[in-house]
Amino acid sequence: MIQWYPGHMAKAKKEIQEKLKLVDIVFELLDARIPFSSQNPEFQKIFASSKRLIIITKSEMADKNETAKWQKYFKNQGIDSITVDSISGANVKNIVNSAKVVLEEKIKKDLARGLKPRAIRAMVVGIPNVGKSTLINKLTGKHSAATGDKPGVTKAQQWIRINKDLDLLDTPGVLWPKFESITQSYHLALSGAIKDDVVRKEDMILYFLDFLKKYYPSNLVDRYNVNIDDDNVLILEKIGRNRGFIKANEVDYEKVYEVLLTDFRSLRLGRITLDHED
Ligand SMILES: Nc1nc2c(ncn2[C@@H]2O[C@H](COP(=O)(O)OP(=O)(O)OP(=O)(O)O)[C@@H](O)[C@H]2O)c(=O)[nH]1
Ligand SMILES: [Mg+2]
Repeated sequence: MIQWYPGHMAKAKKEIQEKLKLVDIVFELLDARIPFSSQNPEFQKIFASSKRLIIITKSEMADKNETAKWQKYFKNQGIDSITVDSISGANVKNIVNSAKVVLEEKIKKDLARGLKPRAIRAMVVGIPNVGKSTLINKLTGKHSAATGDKPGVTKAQQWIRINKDLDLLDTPGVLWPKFESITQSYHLALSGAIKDDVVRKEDMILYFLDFLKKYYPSNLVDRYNVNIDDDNVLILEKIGRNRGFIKANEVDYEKVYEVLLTDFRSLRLGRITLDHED
C-alpha cells in the first residue's frame, strides 16, 4: 500500500488539534474531483465534537451531477456543504452565510446571553493543494497567503481577518499515514495532492485510461481521436504518434503520460470527477 506521510504533516495535525478549542467551526475543504479520496479519515475523529462545514473546491473542474450526489451523501451524514470556485470566486461570498446556518444555535444562545456578536473563527483544513490558501485570498481580495500549483506550499498556521464577520486560520495540508486503496492514491496523485512519483506513473495512467473508458468515454475519444475499443497501450501509442512523440523510432511514453496528466488537470479533457459513488 502506498504511503506518503512526511514528518511535518504529523506536526501540522497536532497543531490543528491544539487550535481546535479556539475556533467556532472547521471548514473542511474537499476537492470536487475527489470528494471521497480527499477526505482525511482521521478528521472524523478529530472533529467529532466540532461544528463543521464542508467546502467543495475546484467545483468548475468536476462533473456537476457527481458533485450533487456527493453533497447529498454528506447531507445524509448530517454535514452541510457548499461548492466554490476560488478562481472565479463563484459562491465564495456565500460561505459566511453557510457557516452562520451551521452555527445558528450557538449564535442564538450567545445573543440570548447578551453577548455582543463577534466574528466567526474558522479553521481551514484539508489535504495539500486542495485550495485552502487560494480560497482565503479570494475572501480577503488580496494576496494574504502563499499559494502554488504543488502540494506543501503552506508551512505554518496563520490567522487571517476576512471582515467583521469572519476570521480564518490557514493551515498546512495534511494527509494520513495509510491510504485506503491503490485507487485512492491514484486519485490523489492525478489531482495533484501528492507528487506523481509517489505512485508508479505507468500504472496510474493505465488505471486512468480504464477509468475514462468506463465513465467518460466521449471525453477520451473527442480529445485524442482514438477508438474506445482499442487497448490502452494502443491508445497511448496513437496519442504519441499523433503528437510526434518519437524517440529513436519508438513512442516516447513518458511524454504521452504528461499530456494525459496535463490535459486532465487543465480541463482540456473536460469536467471529470474521479470519485464515483458506484
Ligand atoms: N481551477 C481551480 N483551481 C484552484 C481552485 N482553488 C485552488 N486552485 C488551484 O490549486 C492550487 C493549489 O492551491 P493552494 O491554495 O496553494 O492550495 P493549499 O490547499 O493552500 O495547498 P497547501 O498549502 O500545499 O496545503 C493552485 O494552483 C490554485 O490556483 C479552484 O477553485 N479552482
Ligand atoms: Mg496553502
